[in-house]
Amino acid sequence: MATELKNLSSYDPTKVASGKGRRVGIVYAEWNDEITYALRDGAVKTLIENGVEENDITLASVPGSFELIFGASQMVKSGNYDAVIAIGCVIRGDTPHFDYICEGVTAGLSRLNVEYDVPVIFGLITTNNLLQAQERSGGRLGNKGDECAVTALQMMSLHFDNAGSK
Ligand code: RBF
Repeated sequence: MATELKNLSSYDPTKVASGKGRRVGIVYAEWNDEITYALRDGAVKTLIENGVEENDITLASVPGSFELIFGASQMVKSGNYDAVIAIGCVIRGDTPHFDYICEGVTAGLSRLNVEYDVPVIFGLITTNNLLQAQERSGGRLGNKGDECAVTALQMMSLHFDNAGSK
């Protein structure tokens, strides 16, 4: 998560693996769309800047963050992607739903990472208010979508054989 000391969009392009020939699925939630669309667009831009072809990026929307689990699962199981980025935004209100949704999405996406060989990148912004979400989706603290794209590029280049060497 972004802090005063970490801008989510700052990375050294010379240290990021090329995305040439990689296929990436991005599943994003429609809930809090002002935020999730900005995150999605940041991820797409950063992937393309690092060599991923626009035609090799597939976008799929789901109603809310809870549905990211099913959406990401479908993308992973299709075998069509080298990485899947899941993007959502949950803003704390006066309801325990915040915790239920955050915990559910975290557990669901974690499970996909353990069970399948396609990296699923956690692009769920969880904030106390809208301003904090805006700051992390293209505002003062950068764009977590950029960070997700860089993470996807790094994870797609991380394949080990059975002996454990790269
Ligand atoms: N989905 C989000 O992506 N972000 C939210 O902040 C959010 N808040 C919700 C609050 C309540 C009270 C409910 C019932 C749902 C919320 N959802 C939110 C939608 C949720 O992720 C999911 O789409 C629905 O619960 C249907 O499965």
